[in-house]
Amino acid sequence: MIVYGTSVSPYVRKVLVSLFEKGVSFDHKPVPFHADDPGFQAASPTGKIPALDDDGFLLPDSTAILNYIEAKHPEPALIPAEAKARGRAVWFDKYGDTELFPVLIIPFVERFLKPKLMNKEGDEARAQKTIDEKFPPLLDYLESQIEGEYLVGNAFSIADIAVATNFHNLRLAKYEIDAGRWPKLAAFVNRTLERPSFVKAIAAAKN
Ligand SMILES: N[C@@H](CCC(=O)N[C@@H](CS)C(=O)NCC(=O)O)C(=O)O
Repeated sequence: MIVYGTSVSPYVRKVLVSLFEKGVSFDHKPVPFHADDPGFQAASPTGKIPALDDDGFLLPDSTAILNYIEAKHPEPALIPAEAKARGRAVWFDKYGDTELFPVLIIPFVERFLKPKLMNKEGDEARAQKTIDEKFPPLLDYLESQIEGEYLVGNAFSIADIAVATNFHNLRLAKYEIDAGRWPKLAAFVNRTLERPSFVKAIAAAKN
């Protein structure tokens, strides 16, 4: 099984975390998006990362890949079976991908991606304005949803993966959640990013 995509990407990180949680071995090709790699281009019709090649079975998109991995390697379950838990887990996966990512990625782009990886000047005013104006409703909502150790029920799931992955990029952007204002979220992010699966997925970016 080959996973394409640098784990600097929050979406690629979702796939790596899932595979590490399940103990599935794989090869990692940490290509950037729109890479000039024929194997990657065949697996990713949009040029986006991640994409998967499992013995010739090609699949793009982190959510599609997580569902595929879950069906093929059901243990430990990362997608709950119980109806309400399943619904919430799918919701948080989508929320992470489509609501958190577009906003939380902006400080990362302006403070890390442009200056450190693209040799371009970042727009600090854009980063700070996003943090001040766009972050609070998102973080307030997440704070309201955390009751126990995990976002859904009493087990680690794709919900935790899809939400927490976005916050690692914020650490690279030197943004830490204000634990006074969002205490449950700050603790949730810390303990989730400390899981061995996240630690290994994050380290994979330095390969
Ligand atoms: N829905 C896709 C989104 C993947 C995605 O947007 N990845 C970014 C990198 S973080 C990318 O490849 N961007 C290139 C582009 O948008 O053309 C998924 O869940 O995998």
